[in-house]
Amino acid sequence: DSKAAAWNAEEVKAELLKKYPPKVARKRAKQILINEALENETPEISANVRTIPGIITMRGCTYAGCKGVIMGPTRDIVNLVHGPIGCSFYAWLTRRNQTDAGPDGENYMNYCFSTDMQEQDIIFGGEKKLAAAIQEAYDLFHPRSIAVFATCPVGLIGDDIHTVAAKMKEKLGDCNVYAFSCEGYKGVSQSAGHHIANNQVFRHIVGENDEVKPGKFKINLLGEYNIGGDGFEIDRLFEKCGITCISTFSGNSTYDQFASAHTADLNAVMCHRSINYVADMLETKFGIPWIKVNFIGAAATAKSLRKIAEYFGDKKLIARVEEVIAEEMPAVEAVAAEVRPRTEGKTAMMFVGGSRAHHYKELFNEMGMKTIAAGYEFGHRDDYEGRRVIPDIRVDADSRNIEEIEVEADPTRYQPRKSPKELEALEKAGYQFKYYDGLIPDMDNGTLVIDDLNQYEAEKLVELIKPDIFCAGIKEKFSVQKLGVPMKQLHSYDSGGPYAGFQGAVNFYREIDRLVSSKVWGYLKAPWQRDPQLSASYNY
Ligand code: CFM
Ligand code: HCA
Repeated sequence: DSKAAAWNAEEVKAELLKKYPPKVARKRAKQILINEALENETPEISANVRTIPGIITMRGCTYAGCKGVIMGPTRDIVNLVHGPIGCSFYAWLTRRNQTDAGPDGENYMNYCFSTDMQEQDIIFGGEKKLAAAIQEAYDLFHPRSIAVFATCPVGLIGDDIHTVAAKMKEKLGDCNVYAFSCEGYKGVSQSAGHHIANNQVFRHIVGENDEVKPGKFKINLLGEYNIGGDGFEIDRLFEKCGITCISTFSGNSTYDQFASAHTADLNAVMCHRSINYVADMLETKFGIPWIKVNFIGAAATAKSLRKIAEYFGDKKLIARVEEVIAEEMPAVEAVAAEVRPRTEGKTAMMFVGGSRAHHYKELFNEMGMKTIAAGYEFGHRDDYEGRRVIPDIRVDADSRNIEEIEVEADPTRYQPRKSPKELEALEKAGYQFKYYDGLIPDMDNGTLVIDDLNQYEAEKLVELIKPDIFCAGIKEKFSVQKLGVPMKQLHSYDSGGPYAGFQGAVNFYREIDRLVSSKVWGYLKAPWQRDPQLSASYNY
């Protein structure tokens, strides 16, 4: 369409890099890719690398990935943050992960537990304060489990949170206490926090409850966090189809779900980035295979349900899934047809965490909208390329020790440009690959794929291309709207959702239609439109 033709990806890339000092520009150039997937000539993208100091990144920290993302949505574990109060306060109910504890289920999600470290704790050590806080939480709530999270100062002063946790576990007797060394500075983003969380959940909880739960087709849903109620919609569909969800990691989850996860027959992985470690460990230790699913988008939802049914190969289940899809789709298609005259051909940009930039492309496709630029904050090469080597994980069954062989440093791990022949040779040499959809192969030719986008580049992109909608997080929300472009948060969904499953698709079509069809944005003048000198004055 006219808009897509009005900009040239090479020029946009050059313009984004123009402002940087040469060294920074060289580094950023490797993270800004012009997609040529259709010709199979896409260059490699540099991902999961440190943000250059001075750049205002969209990323978060390791603590956020561990405490907020993975453990946050579990309702009956007391999540106790060992650190200054700000780390706990700013992670308090900001992620819109919903839960349903029923009339008398335990739910500590509304609380904000912190040791509230002070200067004297930093100087003299905070271990005693931590032990006292664990005791206090136990006395007040008698939870099944208490999880302790390290913040930056804890690592710097060397508090031994694992020993404190182990001692308190022994002392309390009926409460599982364990700790996460998830200091904010540990990795280059939230991603390291996911890994730390996954390892500890597996080490301390998974496998504890061997009780066989009822249900014929038992799965775990990995990487679904019930943001805006997404998980409720997916659960509704599972129930309707006759699929039993033993555990969700970790939307609307409980301690016992994690403890029983090994009793499932199949793992369905939704957000690969955040939970692939658990999928791999469940496969290695308990022999439970995993498949990639995506419940964002009506077609993707249908495909994922079919994939699960196919895995079990049960004729009745396969037929039931078809019935459910046939029942649900007419309402979805009706709304898609209704909005399409207004949304067809419109353009979207998406810069979100480590999977949504890819998953939400499906929903925009269904509305006839084009994703012209997208990227992850902290995705790895495998999330971009949709292929990775299965890591070599050794799990010691008795001690639950997890020894993960460092495959990241292995240059053969990622094979984006290898020919099928070369891949075959690698497979013969013992490398096992897992294939699934990736962002880069799914993007159109000539679109932009940008890793770890920053504030400056976000504004520049909007200025140069002016998409019909820009999707990212709270830090981008208002700066983008001030440029006269509607902005949809794809982390918190603003106050909307669910967007998963069939009913979620309907919600999303209506919401995006409202945003891109509204006249209000046309009345807003961006600073450079209002006052042309202003853009010049930025340069000095
Ligand atoms: Fe997975 Fe997520 Fe995401 Fe993620 Fe996140 Fe999130 Fe996200 Mo925010 S687990 S990678 S660390 S889908 S919190 S629910 S929205 S950045 S794209
Ligand atoms: C996180 C959580 C976050 C932040 C969202 C945002 C989320 O990474 O710490 O920046 O708007 O989804 O809540 O990704």
